[in-house]
Amino acid sequence: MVEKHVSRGFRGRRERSDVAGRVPPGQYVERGFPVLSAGPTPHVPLENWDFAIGGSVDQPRSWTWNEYRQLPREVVTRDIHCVTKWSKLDTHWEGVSVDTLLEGMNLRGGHVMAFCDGGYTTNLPLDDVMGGKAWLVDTYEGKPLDAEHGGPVRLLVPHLYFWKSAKWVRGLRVMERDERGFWETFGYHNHGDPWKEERYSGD
Ligand SMILES: Nc1nc2c(c(=O)[nH]1)N[C@H]1C(S)=C(S)[C@@H](COP(=O)(O)O)O[C@H]1N2
Ligand SMILES: [Mo]
Repeated sequence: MVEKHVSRGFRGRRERSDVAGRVPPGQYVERGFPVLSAGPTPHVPLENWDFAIGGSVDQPRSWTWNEYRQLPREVVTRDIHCVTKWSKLDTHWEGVSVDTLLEGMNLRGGHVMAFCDGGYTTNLPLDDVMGGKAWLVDTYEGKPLDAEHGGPVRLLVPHLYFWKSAKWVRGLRVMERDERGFWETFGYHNHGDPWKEERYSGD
């Protein structure tokens, strides 16, 4: 009895210390995977799907589904943080780094607007989607990403609040001047760093 109690207590402490330092202020650890969508889940046949980078660029680029699937892929494990206060630790994703998509492009602006099927948008500084910080992901926990979570492809920008990780993403528009996306227009913070609790405009 005593032994059992001791080992359970030890395990409990271990778990807490593993988690310590990984949960940003005001967040709690969620084990499920809530769905947060501002509208209905769009369903676009893969033969009509493409991903485009345009706006202030010398040469716009786009990839069909088959072309996208040929790109070099990465496997990433990250913690994600939703502004509604749940965080999920060690989520596993696969997809293509935004660096790979932008490679060799001549960009004439420092900001991007991610746009999506269904009309959702979110704005990001270019610096927050380059340098190994953002991916297009199509696989979650080893399986094709569920439509309700953004399949076939969503953006993953795990170092910012999860509303920046646009579901059903179809492209990035490079912008010379920053513009606000959907939630940013409705009072959410323009940047959204969970470690600084950049939740609402004015935080
Ligand atoms: N296209 C689109 N992307 C979106 C949203 C949305 O409504 N539409 N919601 C955002 C918000 S507020 C969050 S918290 C996450 C939720 O992702 P999930 O539903 O996979 O948990 O997606 C983000 N990306
Ligand atoms: Mo959210």
